[in-house]
Amino acid sequence: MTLGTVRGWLRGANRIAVLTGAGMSAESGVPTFRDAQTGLWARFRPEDLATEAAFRANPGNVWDWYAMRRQMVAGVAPNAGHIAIARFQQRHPGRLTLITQNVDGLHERAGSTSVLALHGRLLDDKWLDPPRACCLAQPPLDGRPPRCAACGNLRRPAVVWFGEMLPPEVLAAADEAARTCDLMLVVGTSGVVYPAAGLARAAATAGRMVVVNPEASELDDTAHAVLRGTAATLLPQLLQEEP
Ligand code: BJW
Repeated sequence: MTLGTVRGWLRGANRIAVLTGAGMSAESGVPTFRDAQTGLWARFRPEDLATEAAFRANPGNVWDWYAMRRQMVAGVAPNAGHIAIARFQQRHPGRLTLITQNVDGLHERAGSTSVLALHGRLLDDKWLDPPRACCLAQPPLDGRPPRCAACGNLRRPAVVWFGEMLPPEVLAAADEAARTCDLMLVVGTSGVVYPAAGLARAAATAGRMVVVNPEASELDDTAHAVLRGTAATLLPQLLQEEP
């Protein structure tokens, strides 16, 4: 299926959904999870690192990994793909629902609003255990990670780790968008993590589902079209206005 065909589908679609994954931000310089795994944490799978058990076992290491990622994300910028989505939303209010697995905040920084962030936000913290009165009474003590001075409760990144529920209202809104869209673009995800990947499968039943990815993904077989290319190259071509 060609780019022109998918552009035609987009023109005819009243309800568009876009589901993005780590590949969306790759051209901004943010590493993906399952592509080339280099650097300090190369020997860990995200499944082993992004869990509450890993944090409880070694909060300092996990906190440092997130601190490194926070610093890295602060130094990058949205790419042409993020910007193409945001501009489309601005030109067509209410027509495109943006669902992301990414925690980097780059869609918002590109100007997208009402982003359904399935896996939370990298720059936010929350309490590891339900906060007691003491946790809320005073600012947490600095540390790696910061902690409640009275009870020792730890601050943790406000992201969704394996085995944790996604924010229910965010997942419900994403599910509704997937089940009612005419077309979903699935950009830069390997399609192995659920329930996010299930949204793409639901969209393929509701309407058309198009994968945008330079490499093979688990969702290719279900897609109505697969566009082989990168987010920053293809999204501007897909979402730009007709001349
Ligand atoms: C480009 C590109 C370019 C490169 N342009 N593309 C059903 C079946 C099996 C298992 C499960 C299931 N349902 C639930 C599960 C368990 C589990 C799961 O899915 N496991 C699988 C791995 C097997 N899911 C969960 O645990 C979820 N919770 C849950 O289900 O709760 C239910 C529950 C019920 C009862 C009790 C308790 C709970 C939670 C999942 C949380 C995922 N969290 C992470 C970490 C977030 C925080 C952080 O950032 O540290 O989210 S893991 C990691 O994977 C991150 C990502 O959002 C997520 C997806 O990865 P993504 O985005 O697809 O990235 P990659 O690297 O895999 O792929 C990149 C792609 O980009 C590649 O395809 C490239 O080719 C492409 N690319 N450059 C476009 N320039």
